[in-house]
Amino acid sequence: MTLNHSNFELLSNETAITLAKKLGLVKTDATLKCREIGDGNLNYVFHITDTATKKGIIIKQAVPYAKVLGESWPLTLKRAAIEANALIHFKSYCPEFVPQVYYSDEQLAITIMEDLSHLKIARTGLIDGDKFPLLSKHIGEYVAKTAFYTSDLHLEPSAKKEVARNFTNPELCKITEVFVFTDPFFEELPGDYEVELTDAAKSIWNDQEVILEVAKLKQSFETEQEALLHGDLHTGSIFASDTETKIIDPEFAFYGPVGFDLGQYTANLLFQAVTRNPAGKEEIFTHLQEFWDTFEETYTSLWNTQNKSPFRQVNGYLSYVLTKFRKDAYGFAGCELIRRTIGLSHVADLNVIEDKETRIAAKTTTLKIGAFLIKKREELDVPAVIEALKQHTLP
Ligand code: SR1
Ligand code: MG
Repeated sequence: MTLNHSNFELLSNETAITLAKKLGLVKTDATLKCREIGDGNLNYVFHITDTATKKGIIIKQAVPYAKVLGESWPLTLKRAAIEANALIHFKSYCPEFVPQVYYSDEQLAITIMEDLSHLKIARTGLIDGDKFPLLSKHIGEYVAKTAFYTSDLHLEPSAKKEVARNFTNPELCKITEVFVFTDPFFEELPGDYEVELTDAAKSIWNDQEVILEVAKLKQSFETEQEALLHGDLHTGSIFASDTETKIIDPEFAFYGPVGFDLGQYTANLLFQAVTRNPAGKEEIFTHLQEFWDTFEETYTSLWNTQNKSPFRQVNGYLSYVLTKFRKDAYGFAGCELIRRTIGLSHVADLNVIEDKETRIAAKTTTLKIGAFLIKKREELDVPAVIEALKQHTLP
C-alpha cells in the first residue's frame, strides 16, 4: 500500500502501545494489551487495556481513503481533526453525552479518547432487545443542545460563521451527498440490493414526486447552515447502557440543517420498529415519542431562556422553527431508510434477518415508509408515523 502522506504512518497494535506510553496516557511499566476493534466503514480503532487495572483508552486513526471502499475512494485525513474538534465542541455543550478526548494529532490523524467498552453500541443492543430506557431522551436532549448552542440564536452570527468555517467538511459531506441523496434514487447509479427488491426499488426510481422531494432535501443539506451537526447520527454512532449514553464518531460534522441529525436517529429507530414483533414495536414507538418530546422541550426551554435574537418573543417564530425541523427530519429520515436498504451501506437491523422472505418483506416496508416520509413530511408527527407503520397500508 502506498501512502503519499509524508508524516502519516498507520499504527499497529505495538506502535499504538508505544505511542500511549510516550504520551503518558498509560503507565510505562504496565502490562498492556492492544486490539484493533474498528468495525466502521472508514477508520481503524485500537483498544488498549491495562491487564491489571482493566482500565483502557481508545486510539482512533483515519487512513487516507475510506476503509470500506479501499484506496479507490481517497479521503482527507483532516477528518480526524474535525472529529476531535467536534467532540470537544459537543462536550462543552453536553458533557454527559460525549466522550473525553485526551489527545489528538492531525499529522497522524489520530484521536485518543475515553474507553467506553463498558457500554454497548446502541444498534447492537437494540437488535439484541436491550431496552435502553433513557437512550432516546438523552439523544433528544443532545440534539436540542447542540442544535441550539451552535446556532445564530446563541452564537454571535460572525462567531458562528467562523466556527462553520472550521467545520467545512466537503469530502465527508460528499459521501453523504452521493450515498444518501443520489445513488439510491437512480436505477443506473451504484446500488446494493437483493434481486427480490427490484420491483420495490423501481417504484421509487419511477416515482417523480419522490425524486423531486429528494432533490429539495439534498439542496437543503448542501446549502443550509443552521447548526453544527453530528452528521452521521445513526444508532451505530451511539454507545448506551440503561443509564448512560455517549455519542461518538462525529467525523461527518459540518454546519447543516438540524433536521438531518433528527432524521437519521428517527430512521434508525424505524428500522427497529419495522423488524420487531408487536410488543417490541411498542417499545420503539415509545423511544420515538420520547426522542421528539425531549428534543422539543429542551429546545423550547433553551429558546425561552438563552435565545439572543431580538425576534425571540415574536409570536409564531419558535413554532415555525420547530415545524421546519420536523418536516426536514421526516424527509431526511425517508432518505436514510431508502439508502440503507438499496444503497451501498446497509444496516445490521435488516441484514441480520436470516429468513429471506421475512428480510425482503422488512426491506420492502422500509422502502415504502421511506417514500411515504419523503412525500408526506409536511403533514407528519410521531403519532402519524406510528399509525402509518401500524397500518402497513402505505400509499
Ligand atoms: C463509505 S461510508 C458509508 C457510510 O458509513 C458512514 O457511517 C456513513 O453513514 C456513510 O454514509
Ligand atoms: Mg461512523
